[in-house]
Amino acid sequence: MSAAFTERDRWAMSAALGLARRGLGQVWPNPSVGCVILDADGAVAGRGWTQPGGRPHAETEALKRAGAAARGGTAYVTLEPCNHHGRTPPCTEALMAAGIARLVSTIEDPDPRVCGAGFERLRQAGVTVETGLFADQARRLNEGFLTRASRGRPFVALKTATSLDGKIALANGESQWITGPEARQYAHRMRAESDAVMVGSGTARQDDPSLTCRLPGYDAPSPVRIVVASDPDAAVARDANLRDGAAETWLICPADIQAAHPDWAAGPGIAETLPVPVDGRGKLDLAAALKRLGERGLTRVMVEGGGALAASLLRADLVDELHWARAPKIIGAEGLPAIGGLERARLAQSEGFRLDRVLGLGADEVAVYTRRDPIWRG
Ligand code: AOF
Ligand code: ZN
Repeated sequence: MSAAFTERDRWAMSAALGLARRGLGQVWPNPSVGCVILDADGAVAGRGWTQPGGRPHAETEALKRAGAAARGGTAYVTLEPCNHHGRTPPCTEALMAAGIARLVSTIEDPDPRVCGAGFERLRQAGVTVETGLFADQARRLNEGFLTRASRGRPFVALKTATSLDGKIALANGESQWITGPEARQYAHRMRAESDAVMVGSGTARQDDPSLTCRLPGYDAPSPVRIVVASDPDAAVARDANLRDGAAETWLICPADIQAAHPDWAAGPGIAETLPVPVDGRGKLDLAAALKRLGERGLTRVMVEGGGALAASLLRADLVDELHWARAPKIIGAEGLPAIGGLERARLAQSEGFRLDRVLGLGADEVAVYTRRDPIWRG
């Protein structure tokens, strides 16, 4: 339903998209939605976004603030309003009850309980419904929710920080710090917008990371911490920071080992153990692991290391976005490479990412690459 959108429509929807971004990382398994309500005269009457844990929905929040001013007004919502009875009545009914005259929205909600029915319900009630405004931006904002809906797994962003020649440490293991404070803050901001942060067990052992989100002024809960451990020797140390309770830690481990030694992954600070089958080569099946995470509700996973986990994800074509921070340092051939062996026989096999943007961050740069077939491109 392409409509002639006005400058005011574009402004209000941009604002709603900005509000929606606030919920990223906080609302799984739900999408993060933003809503702006203009009254009948076009003045802002209410704003809202999906609240931590996924409820209340954005529309409920905005309507609460708008009160009687919503009557005869326009609602700008960054995703189709829901039309199902969950713990609360559907947003369609709330919009109708408030007397909204016009709805401007972006794309359909792929949730089978909604899927166009939200728009239809409002139209039947006499609301003017116009969709498709900033659809690409809305898809991109919801890439986690959409990836889970269509691929059954969370959206995966791989972040690495290297020297100019792609190394993450000296041969002696020294790795702190290759990039400067600005690039590290960028990584913390990525954590804030992720439902979970994932590392391999080697990184968990060597770096003893906290993986929490530490940013000035940031006080929301940190993402779930996930360790991929392939054998009992790789278990998370009893005194590891990942067991400190500062955020939930989940362990992905091979189903057969878990069955044979049910307590190897136990101990304080591990909230969940997710057994996953091994593939034909005896390695953890990462596609199955991500499916498990999708079933568990995660929509956005950030991968922070190390090289072996990165290589396994790349080999299985499970990386949606690469965030590559590069410092103006040169380490040399004996340094530790960012990505483990990939056994490529032909250069053509190594294609697959497109440069999306480059940011200068202090002395460093971060280049963001998206996969060749991102979920948001049609
Ligand atoms: C909206 N506005 O802000 C969000 C929506 O379990 P429930 O009842 O919270 O419903 C979850 C579903 O609602 C979710 O799968 C998605 O379809 C929709 N999310 N809808 O109108 C919102 N977060
Ligand atoms: Zn809703």
